[in-house]
Amino acid sequence: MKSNVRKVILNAFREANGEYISGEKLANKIGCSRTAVWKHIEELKKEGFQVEAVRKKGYLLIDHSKKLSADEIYLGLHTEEIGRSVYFYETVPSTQKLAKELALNGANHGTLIVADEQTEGRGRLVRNWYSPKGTGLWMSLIIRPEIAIQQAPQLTLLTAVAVVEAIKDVAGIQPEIKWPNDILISGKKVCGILTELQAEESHIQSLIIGIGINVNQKQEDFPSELQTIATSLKIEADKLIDRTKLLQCFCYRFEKLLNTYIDNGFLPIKQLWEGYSCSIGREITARTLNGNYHGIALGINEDGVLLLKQQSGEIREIYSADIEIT
Ligand code: BTX
Repeated sequence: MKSNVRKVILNAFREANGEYISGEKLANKIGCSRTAVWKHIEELKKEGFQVEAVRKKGYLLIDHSKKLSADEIYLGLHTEEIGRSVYFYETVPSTQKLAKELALNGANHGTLIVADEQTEGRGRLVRNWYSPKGTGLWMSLIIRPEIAIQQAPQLTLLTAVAVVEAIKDVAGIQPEIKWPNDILISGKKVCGILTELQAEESHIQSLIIGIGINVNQKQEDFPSELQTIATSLKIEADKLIDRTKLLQCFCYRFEKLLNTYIDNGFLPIKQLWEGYSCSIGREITARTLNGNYHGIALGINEDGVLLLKQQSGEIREIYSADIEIT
């Protein structure tokens, strides 16, 4: 089936919002005969969609396959740009790597690369990111904001807010953010964010935002080194979470926040971020490449840089670090 026909049908089901849609209506939308509609529906069924056909009523999409797929993602997306162009893979080394190549080749703002499994998922500083099959959301988003290079960290913080809000909406639990890029529930990491940029002189060409969310893993699914530091939404909410819904919700939240950021600057995002943060006002140790610093986390400044009040009273700006709350 041609991809534009598939999109027309899936859009029609989305507009029907759980109601039957007649064969005639679908035929008009596609511009084909009712027999051809029937053939298209049969092809969708072969792909795993569950469509019920009832005489005189028409067709009903009764269940979305719980598998991730580009079509499933498209079907419930309520955004203008974010995720509108989506690449889905069963297995890849790293969505981040693919996204960088696509960005260099001119991929649109909002392009999303999603994989069911990553074999070489990466964290910051060439660390590994454990990304097993069928249980998490492993994705990289390409955006092309008109901002200066030094503002790029703000987008990591904006992404963290979008992830928190999407998790709140879909799983009904509120995670906390540990500066700059960890999303925690019960003190354990449920999501990591990795922001990388492609720039020419002082101009950002693209930001590649990698997001890894542990969704439906059981505690015993994590390797031993992650047992005490990692958790999943299923473990915390005690129910299976629909990954597609979570992804769509993230796209929606991200787009709304990005529009706010573009229209009103970083301040409203900073306020939201501080509301979700678990490090502000706490005693922390910041482990940086230049050494460790200890003190009270005062907050973040306008660029998203962490302000640490040391015992001497000196306020140090922390640009990049791992934070330990003491
Ligand atoms: P990070 O450097 O802050 O965190 C990496 C550390 O987190 C690892 O050293 C390990 O201790 C721990 N860790 C590894 N896997 C997991 C996991 N599944 N759950 C909890 N903790 C874990 C964080 O880096 C940024 C991660 C971004 C991942 C996304 S997934 C899509 C995209 N593609 C890709 O290769 N990376 C990004």
